[in-house]
This record gives sequence, structure tokens and C-alpha cells, in this order.
Amino acid sequence: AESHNWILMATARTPTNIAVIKYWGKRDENLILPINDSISITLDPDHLSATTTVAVSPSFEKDRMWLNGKEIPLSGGRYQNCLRELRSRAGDFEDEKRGIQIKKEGWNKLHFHIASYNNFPTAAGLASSAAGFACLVFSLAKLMNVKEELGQLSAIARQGSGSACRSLYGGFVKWTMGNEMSGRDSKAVQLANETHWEDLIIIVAVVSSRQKETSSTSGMRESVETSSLIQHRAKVVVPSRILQMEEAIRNRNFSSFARLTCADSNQFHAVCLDTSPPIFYMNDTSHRIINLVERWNRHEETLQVAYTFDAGPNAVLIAPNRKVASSLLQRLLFYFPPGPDYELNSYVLGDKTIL
Ligand code: 2P0
Repeated sequence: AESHNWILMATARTPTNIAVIKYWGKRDENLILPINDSISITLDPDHLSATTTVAVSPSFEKDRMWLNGKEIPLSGGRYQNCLRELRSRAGDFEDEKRGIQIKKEGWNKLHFHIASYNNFPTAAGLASSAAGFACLVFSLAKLMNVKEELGQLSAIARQGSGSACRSLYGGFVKWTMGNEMSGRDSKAVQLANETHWEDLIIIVAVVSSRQKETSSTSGMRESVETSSLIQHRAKVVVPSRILQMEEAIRNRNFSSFARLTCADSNQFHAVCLDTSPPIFYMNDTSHRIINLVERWNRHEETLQVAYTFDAGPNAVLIAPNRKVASSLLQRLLFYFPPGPDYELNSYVLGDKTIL
């Protein structure tokens, strides 16, 4: 008789990524196909990452998932879409010693238990779906013996959450929007690996740990439906910025990199304001941080620091080296002293620890 006692597991860890040319707007909601290319930096896994263990056993009766120890529903179509793609690419598995044999088709009948942990507070409003889905897809692919190149896995992770496709590579990553109906060519490509520009330091200033009011998914849907600026952005502005950003990264040109990063963050938030009803992701503290950086940049010969804000008020600040990063931290601590007056009293360091 076939034993039902066995269990197989796989574990992966995936960092989150920060977009410097933003993704905002879909042309296909179900497949998650974007209206423009985007470029991001994948962080060091020590600071902001997801760790996911997936397990399979004939004794599991349904798929279940726990996030930071708490069970969450898996009813969403996005998880099912990813699972369907992975199952159709699953390979045979055999462990003679333990008497386990799973044929390609056998995966269709098996269920998974998934446990995922973020090494940062989920409530901090820092992108967790990107790292989460990238890690889920990668660990399931490993478990199910899926033999696909990383680019194809990124196209699967994309169907979980758009920004997740960029987290499968380290370093600088571009998500090419693609033009096939199937979405096969809407995937991530690595522009440069994590050793290409090692001096960069990323600081996340946690402005508010409250959950955002408008989710990215519904926010970008409303922007596509109501903003006229978003069309101009997707068709005219982003294509040229993508080329300039690729060149800035290739040449490690910080001034150009910072100029493009700040401009693109500001245009993304302008699109949010151009949405009806308008979406406000940044707050007064976010605006004060922008002012601090802009005044500092204007005062110097070359740009010192880049800022970028996603669908929330937290600032992501990028410095060209440790010296500038430590000066930035001093300024932040001076203008936003830790205490009850500001929520801004927590600084998460990406990449390398400084001070
Ligand atoms: C980005 N953001 O490029 C942009 C910038 C937020 C602002 O990707 O609907 O969670 O799951 O595809 O990926 C957030 O959107 O949205 C996002 P879905 P996602 O990082």
C-alpha cells in the first residue's frame, strides 16, 4: 500500500524591490500586464525580505497558508493563477530511499501548506506582496521540479503581483511590459547584478506604519480609468526615461540616476492626484522629507541624495556612498528627532549597515 506519511519541503528567501521608474497601470487586470516598463533595485535580503517554506504531503487535504504565523485565506484568483502555471510545468520527482514517486500529472492531486515570514513589520506599509509572491513562486517551482529559466518564473510571479516579477533577480532589474496577448514576454530582465554599483546605500524612513487606505491594485485601476496624465506618462515620458535610466545605471552616473528617480516618483504621485477621486499617498512628513533633500541637492554641485515614494508615505532615500548616507541620517535625526512628535523615528537600512 502507498504510504501517506511522507512530506517534502522547499524553502526560499527573496528580498523586496524598490522601483526607481514606477509601474502604475495595467492593460490586462487578470494577467497583470502593465502599461509601461519599470526599473527597480532589489534590496539586500538581510533587511527587507520574505522567507517561505512550502510543503507537500498526500495527507494534506487542501491548500493552506500562514503569513507571520497567522493563517490567511488562499481563495484569491492570483494564487490559483500562479499555481496553475507552475503545475503545468511541474516535473517528475523520485526519492527511491523514501519510496516517494510523483509523476508530472501527480502534482494536480496534491495540496500545499505554505508558511511565509517577513523580516520586517508587514504593517509598516513597505511592499510585502512583491517579496511574498516572488518567494512563493520560487519555492513552489523548486519543490515541484519546474525546469524553467528565471525569466519565465518571473512571468509567473507577475500574475501574483506585478512588482513581484522584479524580485526574482538581484541588482538592477527591468520589467519589460511586452506585447504578446499571453503575457509570456511581460517579464523581468536583469540590467546589472548586485555587485555593479556596490557603493549605493538605501535608507527607508518609516513615516507611518499605518496600512495605506487605497490599495495599489484599486488605485492604479482608478488612475487608468480617470487620469489623462497617465496616458502621456506611459506613452511619452516613461519610454524615454527608461533609456536614460539604463544609461545612468550602466555608467554609475549618480546625478542622472537621482534626477530621474525623483522626477519619476513625483510624476507617479502627480498621476495619483490626477485620478478622480484623487489619491493621496504622501503626507506632510513625506513632503518635508522631499523639501529637505531638494534644498540639500540645490545647495551642492552634484545631486547628493535621491528620494522615491511608493503607494504610502514612507520615504526611500538613496545615497551614493557611506559618507553621504551618514550625513543624510544626521539630517533626518536633526529635523525629525525620535520622540512622540513625529511618527518618523525608525530608519531601516537597506544594502549595507552604516554608522
Ligand atoms: C512599483 N508600485 O513599481 C509601483 C510603484 C507602487 C508604486 O508595484 O496589482 O502591489 O499586485 O500588480 O505590484 C505596487 O503594485 O500591484 C507597485 P498589483 P503591486 O513598485
